[in-house]
Amino acid sequence: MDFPENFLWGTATAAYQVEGAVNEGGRGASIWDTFSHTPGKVRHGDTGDIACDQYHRLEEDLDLMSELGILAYRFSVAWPRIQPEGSGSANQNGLDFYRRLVDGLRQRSIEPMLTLYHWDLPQALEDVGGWTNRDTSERFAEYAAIVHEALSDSVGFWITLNEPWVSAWMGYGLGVHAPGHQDSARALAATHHLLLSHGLAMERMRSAGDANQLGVTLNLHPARPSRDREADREAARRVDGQANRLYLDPLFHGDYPEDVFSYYGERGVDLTFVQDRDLDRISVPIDFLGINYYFRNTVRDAPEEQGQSIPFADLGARSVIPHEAEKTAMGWPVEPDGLTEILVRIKEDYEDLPMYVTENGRAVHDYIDPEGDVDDEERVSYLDAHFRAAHQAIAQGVDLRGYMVWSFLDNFEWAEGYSKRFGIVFVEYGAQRRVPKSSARWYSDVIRRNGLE
Ligand code: IFM
Repeated sequence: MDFPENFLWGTATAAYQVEGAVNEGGRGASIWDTFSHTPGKVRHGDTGDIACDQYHRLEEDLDLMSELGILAYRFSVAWPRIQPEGSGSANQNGLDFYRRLVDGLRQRSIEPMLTLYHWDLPQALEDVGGWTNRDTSERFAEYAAIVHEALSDSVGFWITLNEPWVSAWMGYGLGVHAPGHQDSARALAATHHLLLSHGLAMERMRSAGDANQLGVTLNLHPARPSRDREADREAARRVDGQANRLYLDPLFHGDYPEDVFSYYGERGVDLTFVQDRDLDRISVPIDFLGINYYFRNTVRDAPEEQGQSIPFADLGARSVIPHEAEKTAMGWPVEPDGLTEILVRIKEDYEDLPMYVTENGRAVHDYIDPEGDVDDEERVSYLDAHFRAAHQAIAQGVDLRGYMVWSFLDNFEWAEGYSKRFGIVFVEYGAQRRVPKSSARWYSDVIRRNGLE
């Protein structure tokens, strides 16, 4: 099973999840520093203070990537390393760190794919409303321009935002992520300002006139009813509206989905945050779409769940795990065909543009066995099935150009702390020892032959 020539096989991480060194190099505080240090917010009280210590172990990590034959590394820039207070001039120390990272990748012939925002908003901006404040979009564009000017000569792929649904709904709607608010109205305002920040940053970066590829990454989950009932079909449509169309429609069609806005409008949410020309700016053309795919939403109508802090409760809906599904260590169902479905849907319903899977992978209860190995056969079969699903989409005409496995290293899994392991490389946290798992060796082989047997 061959993949297209020059298919970009890579791995991904994000700054707060791997870097550590939160008080070094002039870095300011982010909402995740505050949140993780608030008792009860993260499992076991874990924080990203040390994480995988990649800040100090860059060379070792880059060498390991190179040994494994990885072709691309998707990483994120920590905004508070660049602008410790979220605005104003750049902290040169922060830029220097990413310059070392990017040069180190290039020296090893690994393509850098840079994400500007993977959830670590400077705390100073949250103190004045965070993503509910329109000004944060302007601040983001300013930050994007600084990073772009410093690194655009060496970075070919630029992703403005990672998973704006998660930033908005987990952070402002459900409160299980930083900054921890529980209010759908705030989540909607945050959604709009995140999308606007993407558009404004695109304008700034595009005006540089270079040949770099600019895009955005969405977490997309196809939605389907859990039972053959009208109420569940309706609930699935509401979930699809909030989880997928609320982001895809404005980005590609320059409009918010009517049904989603009326649903919240009828419930008294003030939607006046959308101003003239915002949607034109949000729908500015992108060069590629990044898709993070993990599972489908299998939805049942659940009016009784209104008011609870679980995804889609405000829609009177709930995403359930199908009985027959295999589950990952996160409890997520394994549903590779959902990846084919979402890739084909983008091409058919939105735009036939280049796409990259910018994240896909699974958590496993990994451990180092007495022989010193980490035998993660569940991850190998998961990736194998998802690569096949991606291949299936390519066979149906989708212009899929690359695949970033989540994740290169085990890391800080947000509210789950270090209890969940997603890496193809095991991290023994105390000693900061890296042990490539069986999946890393297997992936290396897939990359070498650019396909599967
Ligand atoms: O760890 C996260 C990542 O930061 C964003 N996408 C999903 C991953 C697994 O939960």
